Amino acid sequence: MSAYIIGALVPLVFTLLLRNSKNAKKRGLPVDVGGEPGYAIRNHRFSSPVSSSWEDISTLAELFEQSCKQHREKCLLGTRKLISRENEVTEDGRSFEKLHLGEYEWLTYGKAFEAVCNFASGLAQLGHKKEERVAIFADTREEWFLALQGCFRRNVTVVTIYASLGEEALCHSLNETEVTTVICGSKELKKLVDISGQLDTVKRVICLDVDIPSNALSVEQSGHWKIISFADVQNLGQENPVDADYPVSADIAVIMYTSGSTGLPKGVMMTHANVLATVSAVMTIVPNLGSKDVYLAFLPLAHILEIAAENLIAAVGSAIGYGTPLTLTDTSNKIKKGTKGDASVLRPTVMAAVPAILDRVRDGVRKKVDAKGGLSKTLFDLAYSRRISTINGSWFGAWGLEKLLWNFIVFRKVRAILGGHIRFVLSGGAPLSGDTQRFINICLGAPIGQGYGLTETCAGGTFSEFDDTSVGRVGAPLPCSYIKLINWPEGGYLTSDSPMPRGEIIIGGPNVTLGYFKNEEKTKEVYKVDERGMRWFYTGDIGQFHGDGCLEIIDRKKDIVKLQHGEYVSLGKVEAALSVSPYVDNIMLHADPFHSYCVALVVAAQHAVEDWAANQGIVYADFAELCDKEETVKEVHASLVKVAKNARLEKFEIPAKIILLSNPWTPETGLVTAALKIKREAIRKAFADELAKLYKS
Ligand SMILES: *[C@@H]1O[C@H](CO)[C@@H](O)[C@H](O)[C@H]1NC(C)=O
Ligand SMILES: *[C@@H]1O[C@H](CO)[C@@H](O)[C@H](O)[C@H]1NC(C)=O
Ligand SMILES: *[C@@H]1O[C@H](CO)[C@@H](O)[C@H](O)[C@H]1NC(C)=O
Ligand SMILES: CC(=O)N[C@H]1CO[C@H](CO)[C@@H](O)[C@@H]1O
Repeated sequence: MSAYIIGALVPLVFTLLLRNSKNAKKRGLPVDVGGEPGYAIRNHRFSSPVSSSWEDISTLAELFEQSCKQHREKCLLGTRKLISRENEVTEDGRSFEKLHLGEYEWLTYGKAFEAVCNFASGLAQLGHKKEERVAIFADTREEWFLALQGCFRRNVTVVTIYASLGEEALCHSLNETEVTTVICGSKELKKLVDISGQLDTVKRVICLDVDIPSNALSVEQSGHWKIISFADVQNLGQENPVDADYPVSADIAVIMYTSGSTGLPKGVMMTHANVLATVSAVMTIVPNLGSKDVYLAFLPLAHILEIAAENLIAAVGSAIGYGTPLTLTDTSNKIKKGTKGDASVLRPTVMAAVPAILDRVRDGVRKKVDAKGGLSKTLFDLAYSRRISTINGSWFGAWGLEKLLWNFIVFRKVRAILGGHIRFVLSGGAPLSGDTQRFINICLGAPIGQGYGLTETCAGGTFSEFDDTSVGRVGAPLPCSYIKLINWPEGGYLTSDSPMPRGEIIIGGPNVTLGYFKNEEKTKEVYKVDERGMRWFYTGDIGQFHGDGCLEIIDRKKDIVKLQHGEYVSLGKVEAALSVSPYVDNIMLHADPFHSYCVALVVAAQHAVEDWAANQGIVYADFAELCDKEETVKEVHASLVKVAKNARLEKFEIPAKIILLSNPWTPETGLVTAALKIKREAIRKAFADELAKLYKS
């Protein structure tokens, strides 16, 4: 009961102390720029865009080499030892692979540099010419990073491809860039073999795993490819060293194929200068990043956020420990019961995540607290609401005594889920819901820096500063970017709008990439150089600037649909609001100009729906059957209507009908991107019949 007393007294004292301490710090300032008229903002600390934080360094190859020489004996790359691989069979007979993983095994900066040099030499010895391109097609892992640095050292452009990309897209990317060497894991190699007939330019495959799949050997025997293991390439290089062939800053480091929401993927060309500008900018934003930090790496390295983050970590003497989304915590799907997840073993201080993963952490904590019930739950809820009311933009409240107290009583256990030492979380890839941002801020006691940027701007864009505790905004421009809003009259967004200027977001600076590979037409459409030589990228996103210079994304040009009676529905906005319902695992709103109402496809959150069913005493054979039941659909729909009303959505924005789906949308299904953004076109295609039915009945 003592917690109640503390809960009642502390706020009183704090309310007295905290009055009016809310600061009105300016984080972005207006700036005069060329090009189309609009409203432009720059970072408050840098009057012109930053291109490199390191003197005399202009490429990623130099940056890595300098850091390795400086931090020789420190740990750089860590991977967990695989102790065993087991199959667990559930009661209903399904079998899941579980991993028993051990401690991290580390490669020092010195050893990593040796491995990179050996790989670079080995690549040359294999006959890979430097003007030819290499593709890396694999999950995030230590060898990925080593291979990347090895290519940079020889001025070899690396083509990156999301590991979850479909066959057609994969073929297209490899063919378009005329890749001659593919680096992949054995899982990806199996996929490559299936399309080997269509890959005219590929000559060599470097496999990161020791076990080369048997079907690959037949392709090798037919003389089509040479297949060699990563370790053998290093050995080859060690025996036949070749001098480095450094790139210059304007050389293309990476061609990144992003899974676009429509059509074939486009390859974004990024120079060393582009990526270096982003790395430099992020460095200015994470406070005191240095050799004491440990970074948990698990996002796809084919994502610019992860490439920039790992290059940054390796530049400042910190350590990178590799993990996967499925082994992250002690309760993650692939972790054998009773053994530890990546975060508990690594105890990272910094991590980068996408919103969907943070949502999962939040839901996991909520579920655990609810399951415990009783005093634990009461305490948790009380602590949470107390922290919400003090965190509200006040410096003292955020760091003061009360925080320590709650951390000790309640949140310590929550922090332990991610290892207990997290001090900064980078979030990118998609907007984070205010609810999750606050939850992670409070429970982890660590700020989340939320970034907004695109592959085309090399993840440059905006970034919320660590002391900004507001939610729902993406922060002020990065030091490497200018952000400008321009009018979009058709959508009703103008820079003269009050109380805030609104418009389409365009991003300028040294971080803006060269454009799309072999696609001049599309490049010309969305990239423009102004009369002062500044390159701008037209994002198609709609934003507004707050008084302190922070950006808020409010819409997306493509995702606004005009209904039959002329009302505009912003699909993304409504989806974000509806996903607050506990029954929603994922949702896609569908609006059709020929109808006056919206409908939605809802992927049911299994736990929440089953809990409800158990409470209602509903009998069902499996989850799919439960989702088909009329009463279940009714319950979920009612919940959506309720959260929609709470979010003050208009009537026409609330889906009139829904279909409840039992199978989750994962990148493997092709329905969401690797960053877990929904792919509207793909979903519409896959569920065309269901959507048609919704409008018919
Ligand atoms: C790096 O490679 C590109 C493409 O092959 C080439 O155009 C460029 O001149 C090279 N850079 C240097 C410094 O040799
Ligand atoms: C590969 O590219 C060539 C030209 O670059 C083109 O003629 C061919 O149709 C492409 N093949 C596939 C499978 O995309
Ligand atoms: C927090 O601040 C916002 C505006 O800055 C205000 O609307 C909200 O009511 C505040 N919340 C609490 C719990 O004080
Ligand atoms: C400030 C700055 O470095 N701007 C550069 C941005 O990139 C273009 C070409 O990509 C250069 O011409 C600018 O000088």
